[in-house]
Amino acid sequence: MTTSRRALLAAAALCLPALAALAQQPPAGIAVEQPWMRAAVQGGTGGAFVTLRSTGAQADRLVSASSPAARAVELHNTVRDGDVMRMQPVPSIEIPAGGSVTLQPGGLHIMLVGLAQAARPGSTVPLTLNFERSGAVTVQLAVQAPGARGAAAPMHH
Ligand SMILES: [Cu+2]
Repeated sequence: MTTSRRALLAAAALCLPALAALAQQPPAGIAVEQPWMRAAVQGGTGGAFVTLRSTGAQADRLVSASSPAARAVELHNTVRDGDVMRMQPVPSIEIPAGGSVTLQPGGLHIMLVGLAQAARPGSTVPLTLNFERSGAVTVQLAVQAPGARGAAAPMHH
């Protein structure tokens, strides 16, 4: 065996642990289910709701969201302050590996602030969700009536 070939093999052996570590990193993945939002007036603010389901073997985190239909999009939680329910910005929303998180009225939600147009029931509004590991996922929010409590699709239990 020549010296150069031996050096090459040594280098390849050094690379193996790094490759093995990469292979051991299980992939992340998020399915976004039942995206909907409440109707809102032009210039107004609308709450958006989705179920985030982990399809990978690693936890992930929703870190931000954006929409061409809104001036800003924020991640919020709803907290009880005495007799009053208040909304509070949260930096991120964690999705456990193999688990799911449902954003819903009265809990975690996404807030579209400063709508360019009124969000009318029956229409859709695009929303892009940015995940720490899984990257960007764009969904169409189905606009429901202002007081809607859930997605319009009937749920069978
Ligand atoms: Cu809010």
